[in-house]
Amino acid sequence: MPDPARKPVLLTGASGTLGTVLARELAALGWTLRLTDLRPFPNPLPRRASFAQADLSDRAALLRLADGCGTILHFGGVSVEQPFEDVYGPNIRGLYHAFEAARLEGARMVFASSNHTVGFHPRTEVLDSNCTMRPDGYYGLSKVYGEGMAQLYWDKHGVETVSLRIGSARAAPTDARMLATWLSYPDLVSLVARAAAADDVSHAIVWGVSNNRRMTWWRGDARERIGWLPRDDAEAWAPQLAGIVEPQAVSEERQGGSYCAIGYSRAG
Ligand code: 15L
Repeated sequence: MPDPARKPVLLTGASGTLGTVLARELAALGWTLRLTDLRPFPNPLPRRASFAQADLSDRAALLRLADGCGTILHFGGVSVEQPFEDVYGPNIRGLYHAFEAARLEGARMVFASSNHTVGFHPRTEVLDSNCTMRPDGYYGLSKVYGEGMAQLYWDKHGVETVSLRIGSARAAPTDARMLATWLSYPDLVSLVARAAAADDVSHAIVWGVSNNRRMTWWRGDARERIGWLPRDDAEAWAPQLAGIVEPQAVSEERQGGSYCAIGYSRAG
């Protein structure tokens, strides 16, 4: 079992919105963090944390950073829909470097996947985590690749991964869709902590979503296996957000929301 409180934990994407939240909160749990990102770390370093600026395309740098780590939290890379050429380097090649680091260190991987792996499923469908992948763009497709990489590295190398299909991780929901997809920061932190510490996960997939009463799209996953119980519910925001919807029909019909409409060219 990995023990993130004893062995250093590498966090990629540490300077991003979720990275800074995780750095602060996981350090407060007593974890020793090695933070890395392409951009400088925007805040004072938490206790027991170090930071190294590095590009995911730099395999040697990533292997060096992972040296001695028992866990890698891979939150680095492109985190929204972008043209293929922009997604490719960080999210395919960079991802490979992160998994190679996990393999060489025998480390547990916690992979920030996304709901955009399945974004083209209609909102009328209820999905288990083993549903057909229906990415809604190049970003979502890169996360499908990432989950495939996790499965490959488990089957071939015994690298354990928890893939987190994160919904909308925000301080608070900001539109009607997020009344279903919201993942609060406290739930994000407890999810990552459980994903890092749980025993025998092989490759487990968990929907990264709070206990929102309007979440009727996603069901069966490995949350019980990793011992994670989300606590927050977006419902308190319903009065002000229920009317905030997307202008395009495809965005409102499909689970991925506005990502489905980016570059959409189907007739009708
Ligand atoms: C994601 O995967 C993105 O990283 C985030 O910025 C949001 O767009 C989120 O999905 C979402 O679907 O709301």
